[in-house]
Amino acid sequence: MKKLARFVGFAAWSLLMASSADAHYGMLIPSDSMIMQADDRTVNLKLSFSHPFERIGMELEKPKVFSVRANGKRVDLANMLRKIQVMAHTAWEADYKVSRPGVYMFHMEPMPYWEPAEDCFIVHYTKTVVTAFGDDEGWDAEIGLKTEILPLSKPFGLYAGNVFQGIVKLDGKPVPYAEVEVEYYNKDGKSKSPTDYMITQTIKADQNGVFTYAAPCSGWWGFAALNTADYKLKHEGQEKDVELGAVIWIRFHDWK
Ligand SMILES: [Cu+2]
Repeated sequence: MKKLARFVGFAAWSLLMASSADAHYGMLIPSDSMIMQADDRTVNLKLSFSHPFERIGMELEKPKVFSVRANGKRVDLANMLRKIQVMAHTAWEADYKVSRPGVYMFHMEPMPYWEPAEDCFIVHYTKTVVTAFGDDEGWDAEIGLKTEILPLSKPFGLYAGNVFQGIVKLDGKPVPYAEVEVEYYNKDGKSKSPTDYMITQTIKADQNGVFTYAAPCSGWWGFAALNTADYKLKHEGQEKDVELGAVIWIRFHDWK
């Protein structure tokens, strides 16, 4: 009997873990992160809320904010969004025409997502950086999001195996020992992790909020720094915690 109780406990725990051990990410993936003279000048951006390694989609309501910061200006792009499907769930896309050299910081703020498995709301402030026509001035600038990863390595043009470093910020201040989850976008589904522990890797920032990660292979990697908001939101009349994620998507490249 005791054994059975323990088994039932384990089964319930397994079910819970199955839905939460693997991390979900706000995703913002551009068709190109370094636009050269000869390239197509229209960048396609896909916005979703997904489990990138396992390729399990979640619903992404139309984001509250989708904009780009470039050449000293922030431009609202929300009206460009078209509804699509990513990993069989509601997602969004936009085609953005890059006409001038510069560093383009695309970002979205989703609507709060209620996650019953974690008994909290999730808001992932998600960004990615695209550079165009040889200009890379200002790649380290802050957009000024509620929570944000500030890159210490240029957030484009990294080789597979390079380290990526960033500072985790919340309300404009570094977050000492912030937890950062790292996951590979397994776009073609060909990558397999040796164990479930390795779908999402977790690292911590140092006392200055700086974290370091070396990507083992080329492709898109998501970094999500997670903190609990200093406010609550109501779900069915009850106050619930809000998980704030600062997410950045970085592409690592192979040698030719
Ligand atoms: Cu999920």
